[in-house]
Amino acid sequence: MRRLHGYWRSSASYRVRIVLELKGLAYEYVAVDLRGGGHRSPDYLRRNPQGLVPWYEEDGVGLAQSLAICEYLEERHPRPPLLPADPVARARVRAVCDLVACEIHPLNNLRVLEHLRHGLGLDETAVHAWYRHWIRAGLDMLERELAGTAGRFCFGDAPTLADAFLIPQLYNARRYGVDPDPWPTLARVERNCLELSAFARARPEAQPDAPAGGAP
Ligand SMILES: N[C@@H](CCC(=O)N[C@@H](CS)C(=O)NCC(=O)O)C(=O)O
Repeated sequence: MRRLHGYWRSSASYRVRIVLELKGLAYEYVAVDLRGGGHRSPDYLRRNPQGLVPWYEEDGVGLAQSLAICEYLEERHPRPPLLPADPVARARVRAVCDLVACEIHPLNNLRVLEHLRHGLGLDETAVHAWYRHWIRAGLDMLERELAGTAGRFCFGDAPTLADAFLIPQLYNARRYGVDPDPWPTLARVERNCLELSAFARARPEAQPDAPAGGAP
């Protein structure tokens, strides 16, 4: 039994959905309503004391943190591989995952933006300026990093964990009005990924908790 607790628009949940789909692993999706505070409910905190999504369960074990979950899936279900065999190449793929998960996303996740709004009293224009500043800086880093390694995907012509981290971050960027087109490598890789049915099935809009018509 595999179960993913997530939220349709959560980019960290989206990473795990992509990996599950690329590996062809069937799973039950449990929607956690972040806007309604579902991740802070006593029931959810009993499962995941971190109070974040995603939370992944398999064979009676529960795991937090998308990168740890994706690495677990890679080790537990190694086919098709989403990390290269060579140790240096593996480290480079992981470095891109870390760039997204540790350098870009933490500056822009829900609780940070809520603190800017409600803790520091910034208006929506200032919050969006914060978001766009950090996302552009992050996309610049990703473009420089991937310009030398990308083929159809981030590393050559087969998807890796790096693609599963890049695509949700680009989705997130669009939400805040940053279109990835000025970053040519990122835009190309995104187009190629979204042509794959695994990525299409993992998209936020395809999730059962997505409101009809997409946003807000
Ligand atoms: N580093 C964590 C990030 C998890 C995270 O921040 N998830 C967001 C949704 S993308 C969340 O649960 N936000 C709730 C909040 O910020 O209160 C991971 O990769 O799983």
